[in-house]
Amino acid sequence: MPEPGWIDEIFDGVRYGLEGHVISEQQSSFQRVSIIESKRYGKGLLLDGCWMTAEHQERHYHESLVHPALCGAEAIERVLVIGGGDGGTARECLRHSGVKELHMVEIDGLVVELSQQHLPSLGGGCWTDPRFQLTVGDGIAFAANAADASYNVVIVDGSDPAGPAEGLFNRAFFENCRRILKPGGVFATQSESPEAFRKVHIDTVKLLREVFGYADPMYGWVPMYPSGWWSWTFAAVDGPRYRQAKPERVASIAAGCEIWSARWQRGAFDAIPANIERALNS
Ligand code: SPD
Repeated sequence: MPEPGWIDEIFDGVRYGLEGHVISEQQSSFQRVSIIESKRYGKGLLLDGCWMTAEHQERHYHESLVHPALCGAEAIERVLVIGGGDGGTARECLRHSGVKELHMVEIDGLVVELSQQHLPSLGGGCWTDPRFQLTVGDGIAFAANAADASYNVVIVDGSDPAGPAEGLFNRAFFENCRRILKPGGVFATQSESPEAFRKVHIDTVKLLREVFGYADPMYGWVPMYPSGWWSWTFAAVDGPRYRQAKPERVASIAAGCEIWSARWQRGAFDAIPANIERALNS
């Protein structure tokens, strides 16, 4: 039983907890959506008891997921975000003035509603930005039905591979993401922890390499996620263009970033754990 005053994600024999209390808990058609107030990181969101985000511990995750893709793709006019219902990923994408249309497909309208109500700093101005278009629906089906070569960047901001997010880690989904990317495009996804979800992480990177041709994981931290050690993986068909941040895009966003910089990104791609590099090459 969780101790009073603590909210824990319990995973594989370890508890990842914050001191705080629950301020809203509702069951949607897909999952249990909880909003909490924590002592250290402000208000936060959990889905089915798993940490998703928190006001004062979200920049690292969202900057890491977005900027290697948005700084590396040849063009960035049309961006698709699958998941991301708290708005943090959309907010970071829209900081790039080159983005003209951002389509976000989130399966759970309750996540959007509660994030808008309790976590307004996550989405910031995204919800009313004229470039932003929200579809509440199945992102996997959306990708399957989208036209070939219709997006410059596709970003998956999903949960762990269970429940509604399970299909965001398989070959059929990744193949559709590759198909709907325009030439010079970049795909990005959160790719779990190299420690707590080692097998899922390795399988995901290997599969992305098979499907796209080029894929590389980048490593960083999200303190409340299992192990705190996290990864984001980027893929492209025409070379590892996500590793080469375009200077003009870097210049336009760097001052507003808390963690991400072109230098940080280079180090984060290089910070691959030795055992993961061996496993990926085996
Ligand atoms: N183990 C949690 C993985 C969650 C990744 N997505 C978080 C959503 C933040 N926008």
